[in-house]
Amino acid sequence: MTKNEIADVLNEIGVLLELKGENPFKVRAYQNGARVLEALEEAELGRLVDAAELNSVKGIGEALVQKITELHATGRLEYFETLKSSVAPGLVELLQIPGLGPKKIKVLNDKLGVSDIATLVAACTDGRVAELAGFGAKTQAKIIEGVKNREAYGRRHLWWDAAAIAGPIVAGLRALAQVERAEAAGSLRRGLETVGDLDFIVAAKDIAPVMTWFTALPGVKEVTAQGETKASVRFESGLQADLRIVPAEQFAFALHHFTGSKDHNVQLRQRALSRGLSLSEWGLVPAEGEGTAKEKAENPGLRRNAETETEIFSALGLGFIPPELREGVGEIEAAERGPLPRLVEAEDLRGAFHNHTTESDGRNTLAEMTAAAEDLGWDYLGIADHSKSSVQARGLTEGRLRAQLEEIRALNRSGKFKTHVFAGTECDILPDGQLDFDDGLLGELDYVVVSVHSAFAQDEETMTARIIRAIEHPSATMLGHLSGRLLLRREPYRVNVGKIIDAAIAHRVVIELNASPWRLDLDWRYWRLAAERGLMCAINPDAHETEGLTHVRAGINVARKGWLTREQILNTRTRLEVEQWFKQRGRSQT
Ligand code: DGT
Ligand code: CA
Ligand code: CA
Ligand code: ZN
Repeated sequence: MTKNEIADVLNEIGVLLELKGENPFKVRAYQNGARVLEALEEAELGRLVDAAELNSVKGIGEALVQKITELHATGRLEYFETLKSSVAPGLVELLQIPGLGPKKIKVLNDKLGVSDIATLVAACTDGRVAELAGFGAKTQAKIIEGVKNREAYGRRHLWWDAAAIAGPIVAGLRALAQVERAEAAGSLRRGLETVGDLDFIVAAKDIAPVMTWFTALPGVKEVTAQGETKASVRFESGLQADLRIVPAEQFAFALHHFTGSKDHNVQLRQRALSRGLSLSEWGLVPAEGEGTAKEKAENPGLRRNAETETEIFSALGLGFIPPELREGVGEIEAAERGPLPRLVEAEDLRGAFHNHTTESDGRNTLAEMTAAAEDLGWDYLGIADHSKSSVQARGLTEGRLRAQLEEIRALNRSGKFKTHVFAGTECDILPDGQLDFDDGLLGELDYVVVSVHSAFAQDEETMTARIIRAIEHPSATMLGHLSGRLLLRREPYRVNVGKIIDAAIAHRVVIELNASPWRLDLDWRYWRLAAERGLMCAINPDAHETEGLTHVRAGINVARKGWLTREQILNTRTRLEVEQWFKQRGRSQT
């Protein structure tokens, strides 16, 4: 296991111990241990384990040495497994409700016998939670709202999580002898930020073995439906998946139909009808005449053949429309007028600007992050750690930022990595719109990301004016996670997005497309128009560890959904062009 994976286990042990009401010192020992691990270099951990010198590290006590060693060597820890099975899963689930930490859950459990969401709701409804010391009416209301949100959101999943499950299933299907073609369709294929369920389309000669394989997948909790050619399952995570098996000649039509969206399908079917054709999941056939669409599609004399979706679009006088664009928001009209824009692709990215290190709340060091960027083939990596007001994220003081700047300059000079590191900051936009560092220091950096991390409750007018003031600051290069939303967890704060976009265009400030799978902020629905009007985008993973850099993949989906081309995204440009851009912004040059 890597040090970050081990740190995750230690943190989880801390939470479980807290839920059990264990001695706070013991709990803290695990939390501290996790932090200490995160700050180590990966190689250093390996060396310490091999030399049996973990106990010499400050903050790693005797109890942790053996556990870390076991995890490092085997990826498993018996103590952890036993502990997990000793805590009711209902209690652990309560941690997902905003405002409920292990301490509060323990109290609810001890005093009111709350053991899961249902008993929690009951306790809130008759006002018993409000009466508890340390809770009150406000907390109770917040809990009720949290449970409601959870129900409203509960049926959807992050694209990233859904993709991680779908990938191996598609690969597994394709590996079956009976399967000719297999593809994931639905919102997942369209790259939507959240996914309701998975949809798999398979062309197979022999149906039964494919069905058997699918319904016996690891993690399947329940087979919710099973017919002759389709099956639906529910995984333990709550995610559901539909499988449809079709004859090879229907595959392209089924793939198109079940990719959706529904709006896109309805519009495309209209277009087919206006040409005397009927389009469905079964095929493209004449609209006139006897029989259902399905029956006609089964008649080789009537149906149009299409091996690929491109041929379907072509039969309707259109060029290929990429799945990400199929939201029924004008893509068919645009394809009718001429070729669609060449959308940005993952390979176009040469780096990214908003990333963290162990200096603030990241879990990998500057060197580790740079090495990971080099492995991805990036020409440059921007480091933008938090600023001093983000205390909870261990934001950097002026002194620490200057030291980091020196460290980055030295790293670049050393020639150790092919990847160039840009020195930036993720500077807090204070509640009044001022920046968290003075102009002199900001001017020494290569670039400045400005972000809101506090006073989320401001009214729309105040918040909008606050962010615009930051955009107008001569040192601001780009705006981080504009809306502050956390998908399925936290609504955006109140802000006039249109006005912010106007200000960013006017001041040549980049707006980031935060590619963290939980954010995908600014939302794709704004990008097409904003970029047409001249807004520059940067796809930033907001990585807090090396693996986080790969989140740009989720950002690419959303950028494509926003019709963005390479030219509209700063981090597709060369290092020199980026340096040009940074300088043009009018920062004091050194
Ligand atoms: P999701 O699962 O809620 O994230 O969204 P989708 O788009 O994956 O929706 P889903 O799984 O219900 O159905 C997959 C696709 O099948 C959908 O995008 C379009 C197509 N489809 C499903 N039901 C209908 C329908 O009633 N009419 C039309 N035209 N298409 C449908
Ligand atoms: Ca779906
Ligand atoms: Ca579905
Ligand atoms: Zn941030």
